[in-house]
Amino acid sequence: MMEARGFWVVFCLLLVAHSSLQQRRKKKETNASTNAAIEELKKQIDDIAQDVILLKEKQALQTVCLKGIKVLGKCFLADPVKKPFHTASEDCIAKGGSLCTPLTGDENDQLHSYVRQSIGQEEHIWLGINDMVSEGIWVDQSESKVRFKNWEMDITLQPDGGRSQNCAILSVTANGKWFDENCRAERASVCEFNIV
Ligand SMILES: [Ca+2]
Repeated sequence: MMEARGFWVVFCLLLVAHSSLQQRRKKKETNASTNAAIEELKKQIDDIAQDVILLKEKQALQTVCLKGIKVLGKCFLADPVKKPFHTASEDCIAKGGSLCTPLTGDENDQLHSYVRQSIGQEEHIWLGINDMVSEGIWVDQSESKVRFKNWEMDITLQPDGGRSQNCAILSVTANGKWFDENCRAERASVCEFNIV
């Protein structure tokens, strides 16, 4: 009789232990899936935050584009104030852009007509290129060799200033052709902004 009761007590204890173990396992599983859901939410929030940053950048660019003009992959914004090359370059960088550097004849034409309309018929603007480091080797603002060039060569055979002219301008009067120029000269400028 006592043995049977003992058996039942042990059986019930085992039953209780088993079910509490199962509950604990279930809880663990629930915890794991909650953690996964939180991680997923965190990831989604990060993605949304990234999207917001991109949208803000695009909006800022569009504001620039609305003030200036948009060409393939970038916007140009003119600054009619005449200043030396380095000042013009730093001002563009401060605005999040760089001095304009047309990469194709088409882009050069669009820049030329934009400058003619926005700054004036007889203007010259700084280009974002120079040959300061080695004479005759023209590089852009990221120090890469310039591939597209539009030097005036019909009349004066540019660039012809040697070591005294290590910067360059686009001339509206000369139909968008380029001339080398003393970097300390004061010229108008155009910043370019890449569209992501
Ligand atoms: Ca030079």
